[in-house]
Amino acid sequence: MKIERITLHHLRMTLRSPFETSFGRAVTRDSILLEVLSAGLVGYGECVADAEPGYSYETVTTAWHVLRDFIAPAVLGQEINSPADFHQRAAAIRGHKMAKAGFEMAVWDLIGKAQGRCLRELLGGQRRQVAVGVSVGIQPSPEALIETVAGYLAQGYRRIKIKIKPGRDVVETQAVRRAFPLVPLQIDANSAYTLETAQSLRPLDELDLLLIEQPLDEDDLWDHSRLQPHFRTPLCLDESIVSPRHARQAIEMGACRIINIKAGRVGGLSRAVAIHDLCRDKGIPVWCGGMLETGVGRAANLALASLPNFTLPGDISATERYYAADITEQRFTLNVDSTITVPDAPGLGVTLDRSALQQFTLQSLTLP
Ligand code: OSB
Ligand code: MG
Repeated sequence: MKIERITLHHLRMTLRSPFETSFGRAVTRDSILLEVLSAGLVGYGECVADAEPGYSYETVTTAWHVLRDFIAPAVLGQEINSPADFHQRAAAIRGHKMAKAGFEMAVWDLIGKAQGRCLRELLGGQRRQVAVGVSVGIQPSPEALIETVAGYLAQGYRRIKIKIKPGRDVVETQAVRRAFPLVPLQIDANSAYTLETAQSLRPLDELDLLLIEQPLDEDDLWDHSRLQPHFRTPLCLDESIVSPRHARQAIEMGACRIINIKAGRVGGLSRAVAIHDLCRDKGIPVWCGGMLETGVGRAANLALASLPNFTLPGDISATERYYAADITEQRFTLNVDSTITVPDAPGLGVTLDRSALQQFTLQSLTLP
């Protein structure tokens, strides 16, 4: 498939409710939507870099620069017949995994559309429905947190993740556990602690949590390996796992017992599948993380989470949890058993709502 044209759209969408994490409070979500033209087909991709470098050093601006000035010149006019072809073309570009993953997603969508096969099938996924939970941002008070969690449980979500930060951790998590003694519960610190300050989280080890996600710095596998023995609860790494190699090293040094896989963070779906396979072989459970994606990225996450070693519920909630209006014609809804159905139309299996897309677009660029 010869890559003929690439269009980038910088989007800004308003969240249904503000989302607060240890790195900041978001009212809107920026992203880049890619449209890649080849042989009369258009592949869609989503780059999950955000407006600010709070979760990752990448931003919409850095990803736009790398896509326009390095990735596009490396692929335009070239035959790209597989994700591996793309990664070979992009091998001279160091880092910038979210930018690469955005383009790679469009390649998968093109391949699926050309072959009439859905992404789940291309990736080797089996499940038609995937178990999902909801990621709950930091709330103004423990009472507000309980009320928010109760609202999601009433909607049918059967796994809850709560965001924590220093000073907004033990009391809040204990309050949720007391209110909902049996709910599968996990917490996410987004790198807000050190090996020393994370000792304050010890009381949480009594709450039968599924996992504690990313307590320490993103570049710190070693201290995670020193922290894990202090907890019975499995540590789970998100930010720290940026490649299959990091996954292997984290497992070998005991830095985590569970891994959160996000295709954007690791440079694309093919690397995400490689991490899935490695974890399966080593007996490490994985689950699909989320980045407040639009319907495009959500479709990709659902296909990824259909692989067999995704044994824990993903951060893939219904469209309604994130956005009043989305850029895809499809809206994802929660089934009664806290699952979401994986799309089965060719490629990502989604189509764009052009008027919504236009409404959320701040800037577009078509290359060449
Ligand atoms: O750390 O998992 C995270 C959202 C943006 C950036 C990082 C994270 C998150 C979430 C939300 O937790 C997951 C989702 O529902 O999309
Ligand atoms: Mg996380």
